[in-house]
Amino acid sequence: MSKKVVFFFPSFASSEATAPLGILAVATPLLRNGYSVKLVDSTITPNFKKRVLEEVKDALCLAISLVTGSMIRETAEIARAVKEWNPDFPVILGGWHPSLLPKQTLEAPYIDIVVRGQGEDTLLELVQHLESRTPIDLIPGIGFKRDGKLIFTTERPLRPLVDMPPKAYHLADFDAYQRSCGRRWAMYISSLACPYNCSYCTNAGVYGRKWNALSPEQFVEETVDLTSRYGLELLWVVDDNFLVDLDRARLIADGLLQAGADYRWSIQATTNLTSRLSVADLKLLRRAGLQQICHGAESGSQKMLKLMNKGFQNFETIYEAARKCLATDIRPSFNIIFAYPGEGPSERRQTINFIMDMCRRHPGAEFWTNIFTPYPGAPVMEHAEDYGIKVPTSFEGWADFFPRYTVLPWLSGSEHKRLQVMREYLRIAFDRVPIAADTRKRSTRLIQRALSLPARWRLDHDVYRAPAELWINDRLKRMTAAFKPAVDAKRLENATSEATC
Ligand code: B12
Ligand code: SF4
Repeated sequence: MSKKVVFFFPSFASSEATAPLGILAVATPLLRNGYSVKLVDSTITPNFKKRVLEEVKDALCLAISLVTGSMIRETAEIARAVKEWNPDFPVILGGWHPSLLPKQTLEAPYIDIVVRGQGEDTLLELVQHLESRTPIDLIPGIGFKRDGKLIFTTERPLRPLVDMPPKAYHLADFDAYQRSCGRRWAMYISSLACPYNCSYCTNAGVYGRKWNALSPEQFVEETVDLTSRYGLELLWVVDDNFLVDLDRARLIADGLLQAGADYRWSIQATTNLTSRLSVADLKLLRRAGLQQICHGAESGSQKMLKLMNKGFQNFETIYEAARKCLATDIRPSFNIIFAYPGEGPSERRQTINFIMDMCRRHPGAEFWTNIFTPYPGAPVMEHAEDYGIKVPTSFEGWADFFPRYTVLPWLSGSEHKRLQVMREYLRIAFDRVPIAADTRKRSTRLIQRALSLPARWRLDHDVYRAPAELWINDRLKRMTAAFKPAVDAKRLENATSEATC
């Protein structure tokens, strides 16, 4: 009987490629128990469908990790192809989307098993049962099909992060990710859950609200080893709210300095917590390599913050977070959600004014904007019908849910187009620093800087007709787009990774 598990990671429409942490997490228990693992990441694998079909031939099952949205497209494509090859070959789905909508996901004819929530223990038990061909009915945290019926087992209780095995980073082809995004970086997670419950956020539905974290010692030891072992220049610490325990943050900084760590790192935190840090604390974190703090500002309207259940945040904390970060050379980033239910033209205007004011008063603060996208499991989804949102009734119906393009009952047609133009102007009005390497030529940068002036004027005056600057910017981007290798030679080798932890 085979002892091989094939993982597939569908592309997530971003140039910021790196190893999928969810898969690295669930792979370790398999490797420790003598299974071999093959990871096919569509972002760095040419002919990924062919590759998966080759790999599954001598494997036990195919396991796919995905979040809601465009990743569903490649998931369906691959799962269908595998089922065409062998209708009895087990296809397992894990990650956020199947965790939040297990029943609807399992209804797709090409999916056999869904794993809900944390997958480390569940996948191992599942694979062991598939290998021994024994019934899977008593494995907590799964859903499966039998005789056309959908069967769901009991919930698996959440385990604190500190009890989880280390992630199998050695499965990641960092060379290929670097070729794709121009930077050698990885994600790292040091705490789970968030004490808050913003109404658009899905976190509480999967991880609850009980924040738990790794010790500062473990953080320092693991990240120093990880970055030096794989030559990583940057770690994105993907914790939902890194700063819940401020003492832990200080001890991490102290520990990194003592260990002589020389990588840069970014975190996500709420503005009330960043603003609670002193400038001395932030200076310490900066010396320890912290380069960016990402916050969910979400709106420039107090009314909207209330509707989003963000009572823990006010504009004083947002401005204070920006001021303190910039005083210590840490880049403050803010996300914005446009068109949340209840947002009308005046609230949208308030948000634009807020962004303009912040970027002028605090040059270096950056904003990333999205359109509200109703995700399954978020508290706001309980009111979806009242808002007239057409909730997809099938797995593949969620494939178009993407915050860059979302069309809503109250935001469609010309209004949707206008908001998109406005978002484009925001993008060129003030600089932002993505994870992917900046490959623009000096001349492109100079022209873009010149374009930022009329863009700011337009945003100040709410004028978006005849958007010539966007047209020029688009041409520029096309003319100067950096060459990206479509084919990764390493991935063309017929090698399987059989490492053990
Ligand atoms: C890193 C990240 C990203 C990265 C992904 C990079 C990459 N290479 O993977 C990027 C920046 C691309 C990204 C993009 C987006 N993201 Co995101 N992202 C995250 C974040 C912060 C961390 C994910 C992570 O790695 N966690 C650590 C790992 C260890 O945990 P995990 O993923 O939960 O995995 C566990 C289980 O889910 C399960 N599991 C996972 N995979 C599998 C597979 C199998 C087979 C099994 C059995 C189990 C299993 O076991 C794992 C271990 O316990 C989460 C928030 C969070 N707290 O997790 C949001 C999150 C996943 N993202 C989210 C969203 C909404 C987005 C975007 C739409 C945002 C946007 N504005 O564009 C895009 C969508 C991309 C797309 N086109 O589909 C939502 C997902 C909601 C949903 N319903 O799916 C989250 C939950 C944020 C939130 N609170 O709303 N994201
Ligand atoms: S603060 Fe962030 S992670 Fe926490 S509930 Fe709100 S959106 Fe979710």
